[in-house]
Amino acid sequence: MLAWVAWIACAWAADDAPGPRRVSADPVPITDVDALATPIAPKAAARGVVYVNFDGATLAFGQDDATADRTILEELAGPFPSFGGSSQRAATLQAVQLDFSPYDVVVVDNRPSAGAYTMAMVGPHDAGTVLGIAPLDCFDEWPSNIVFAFHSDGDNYSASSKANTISQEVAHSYGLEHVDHAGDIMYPVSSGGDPAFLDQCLPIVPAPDIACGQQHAEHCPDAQQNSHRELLRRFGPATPVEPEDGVIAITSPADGDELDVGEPFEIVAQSVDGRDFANVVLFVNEANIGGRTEAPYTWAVDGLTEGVWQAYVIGVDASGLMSRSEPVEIFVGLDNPDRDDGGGCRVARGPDGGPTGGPGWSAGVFAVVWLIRRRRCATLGPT
Ligand SMILES: [Ca+2]
Ligand SMILES: [Ca+2]
Ligand SMILES: [Zn+2]
Repeated sequence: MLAWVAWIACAWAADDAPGPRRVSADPVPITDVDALATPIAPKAAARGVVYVNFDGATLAFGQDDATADRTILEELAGPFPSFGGSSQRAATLQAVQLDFSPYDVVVVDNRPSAGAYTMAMVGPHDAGTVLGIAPLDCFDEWPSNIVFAFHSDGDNYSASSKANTISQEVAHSYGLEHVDHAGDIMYPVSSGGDPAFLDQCLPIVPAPDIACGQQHAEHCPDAQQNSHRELLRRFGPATPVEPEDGVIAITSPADGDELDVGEPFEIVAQSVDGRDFANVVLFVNEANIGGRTEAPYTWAVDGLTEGVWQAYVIGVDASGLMSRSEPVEIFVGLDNPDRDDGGGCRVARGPDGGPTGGPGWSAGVFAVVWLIRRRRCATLGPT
């Protein structure tokens, strides 16, 4: 049950932007459900997912739900523009990732195919002097809010300033309010630099209009907020993403398959346990061939030169869990010595006598593989 929903409009007087920008709106309650009649217990730490949407979307008005492109902010319903060019996307995304890097929060710019996520719409919506708007969601009661940052490619704000708006709006969707310290991401007026979520109890502004006092009271005296501690409590510390085995596999070609030189074929990867992947990247002989952001995860190959090729995929699912497939070996223009197909004409042996497979090939892996040249087999005939 939601105790308080308010929205917060954020404005910034960034040093790197023209004209002064001031806070132009205070949190305004939209609904007040049973106003604090039932105390809310803090949630157990769980990984957060933030989807920074640079691509625009058409939003409906209704109960906030990023997964359904539905916003509770009626004035933001309708078409929302894309960020524009692509030159500042990566740097902006990276700066948002940096802001949330102490916490178990995954920040992506592809829409997760499953699970809850906060979506930050980033684009040149005209809102006067206001640079961002978000619902203020005390205790993060709503799992999939939509927040807004009115930045675009080439808009004179640095990547860290753009990110600061995005990160602040996202943090409002976790119940964080504005504080009176220019070094904190939650400061409502930018003073440039590269603020962070500070580990300090800081006065909430504008006092006394505080919506999420019960949440802030877990770490600070009345009317103060510790941004860092609140995020740490909600999400826990950042954890290294451990590869999880056996959830993705290359299903075609099969390990050990033999192909002709230059023969076109397809490499197909599939989820083993049915989960969707936000990104699946193919590696052939350790070279990154490219990613697929939705099923089917397939890559057309025009044909390979003679050699033994090794392919595997790395998949990242919606929650940020990474997994690596078992490698498959593809014998191109060569017989697979482990496959008994009646040929049996071994004429050369690796590594000295056979091809090594191409750039990035890890030496030694096939040191004991017997390599057979098909063409020579044909010439010699089976023995
Ligand atoms: Ca929320
Ligand atoms: Ca920052
Ligand atoms: Zn704000």
